[in-house]
Amino acid sequence: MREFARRSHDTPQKVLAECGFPQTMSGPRRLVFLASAMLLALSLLGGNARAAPVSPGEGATQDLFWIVLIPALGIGIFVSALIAYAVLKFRIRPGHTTGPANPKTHDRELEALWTVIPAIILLIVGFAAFQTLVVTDTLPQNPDVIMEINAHQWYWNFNITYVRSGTWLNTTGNFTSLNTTGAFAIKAGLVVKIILRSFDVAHSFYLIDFDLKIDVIPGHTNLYWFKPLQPGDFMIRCAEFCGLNHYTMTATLKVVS
Ligand SMILES: [Cu+2]
Repeated sequence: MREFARRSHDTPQKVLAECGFPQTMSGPRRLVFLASAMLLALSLLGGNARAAPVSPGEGATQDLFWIVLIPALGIGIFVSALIAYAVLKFRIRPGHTTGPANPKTHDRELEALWTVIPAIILLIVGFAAFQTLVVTDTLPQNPDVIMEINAHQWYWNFNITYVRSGTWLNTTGNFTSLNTTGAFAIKAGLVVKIILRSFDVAHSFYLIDFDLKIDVIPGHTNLYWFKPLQPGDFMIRCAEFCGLNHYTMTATLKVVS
């Protein structure tokens, strides 16, 4: 008991140093260091998100990301500051033996407030998420292109049909990192409806830069869509471990202007 009582008066740095964990930074310095690391990470994220969207779905998904991230950061900083304040203000100091004589245990107004405010935030986030789904999950009525995406162990097969006359041509084929036959390209600005089928096990079609990832599963056809807005080469991966040569299920979507 005496040992504990003595210890509780020491600073954390002193106690840790005695236990063999010398502290190279003081508490405030560590805080500043952590805060700068977080700000650096955020600025890197921000730099990435400034680019123009490569598809409407990607734009809507990125918007939702920021709509959720920015208030979440604000709330995180506010709550951390409250905790830091409470820890510092109400910490045990030399001479403290008991808590306050009449500790406050209820506050109706405060409890109502911390129920209603999060409920409002959740409603706003739910509404924003629904608006995003309206963009990403509403299939086009009149697509310019219909692309059948057939997943096999272990290659992708693409069949492309041009629904409207006057749109652009190209070839189809089988795609793996080991042996690709054919190539395919889509003209920027065309609305592409995709039909995804698997002929064996569960795969996942992942068009990385478009934030588009959708399961390709046996016995069920999945429908989705995208509209490439910018020319470029875009990586396609299988994002579901589908067996030995899963890693070879790669392809590249060429978007031309
Ligand atoms: Cu696969």
